[in-house]
Amino acid sequence: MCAWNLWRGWIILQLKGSRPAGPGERDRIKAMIKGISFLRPAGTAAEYDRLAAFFSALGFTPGSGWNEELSRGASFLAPLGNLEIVEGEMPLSTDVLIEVTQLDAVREVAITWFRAQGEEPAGQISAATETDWKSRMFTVEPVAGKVFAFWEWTDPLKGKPVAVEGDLSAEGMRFAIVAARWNAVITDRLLDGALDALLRSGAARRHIEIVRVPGAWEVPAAARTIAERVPAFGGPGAVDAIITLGCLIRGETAHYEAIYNEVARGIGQSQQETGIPHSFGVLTCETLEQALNRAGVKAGNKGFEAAVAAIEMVSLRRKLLDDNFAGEGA
Ligand code: DLZ
Repeated sequence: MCAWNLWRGWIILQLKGSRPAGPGERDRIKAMIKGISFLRPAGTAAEYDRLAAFFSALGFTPGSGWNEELSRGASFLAPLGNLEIVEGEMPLSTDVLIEVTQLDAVREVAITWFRAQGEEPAGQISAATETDWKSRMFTVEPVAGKVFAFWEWTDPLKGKPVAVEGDLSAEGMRFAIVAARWNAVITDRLLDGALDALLRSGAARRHIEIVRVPGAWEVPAAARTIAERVPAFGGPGAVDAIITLGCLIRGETAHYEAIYNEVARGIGQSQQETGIPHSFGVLTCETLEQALNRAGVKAGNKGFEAAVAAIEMVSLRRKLLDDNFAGEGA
């Protein structure tokens, strides 16, 4: 109802002759779009529980969901979202289509789930059949009236492998930012950029620990100490990722190469030996002007970029360590 009102409102605006978004504005709006959610009323509490159990059993990654006074929601994530507007007759009896890579295996899991409930699925799971659009499909009705279609491409040129990738939501993640004080005019800007990226991506301020060290040389040691922190021993909490920030300027730095190599090696080694993602935001520049450009003036803010990389790596790491995702990218 609400969506319809919004949609209708939008049409009315168009008819009144509002100016269409220009290319720059369209790009800006495009960059803001993050994902699509479809809401399906479950009916009764028992049907809610049954649907939630069914989709969990199929290996969907759980989303955050909600449990409030007026409603609760079970959320299930898929790597890709796709909103399709249909004109004319709907080609299927359901509007939820779930693309998979191994249709028969998914169907087996669905059958096994019904049997685990003490039921023999007869009418609830259809046979997997060819469609007229180079794909195979079966439908399943875990609760009466709620039909879901599962399908896979049979056309080898379609259905390209879906890569496992990290998401860019930092909600619930914990970070440490280790920033050098040397060249603070630059590193303060990198720090601002990193904080901006984390907060805008949903991290809570209380989950971001900022650590300042004298210079880039000291960054690896501080990062390593944080990465090895074990909360069980009474220390402060462990973090999901560490964002390292610093600035080395060749013209002003004696033994520039030696320092740079050691800083890069130390940060890399800490990451590899602890398994905690460390993103690299240590600038190596020829001049102060070049450093300023990379700290938000002309060439983006490398602190922001390092924070985004850290978020993505935390998310990716969680997926790679999650049994439900293993092998999904193959
Ligand atoms: C000593 C020094 C120099 C010459 N240049 C830089 C630099 O450009 N950027 C930076 O972050 N730190 C520099 N440092 C300081 C060293 O990193 C280190 O803090 C000191 O040598 C003390 O160990």
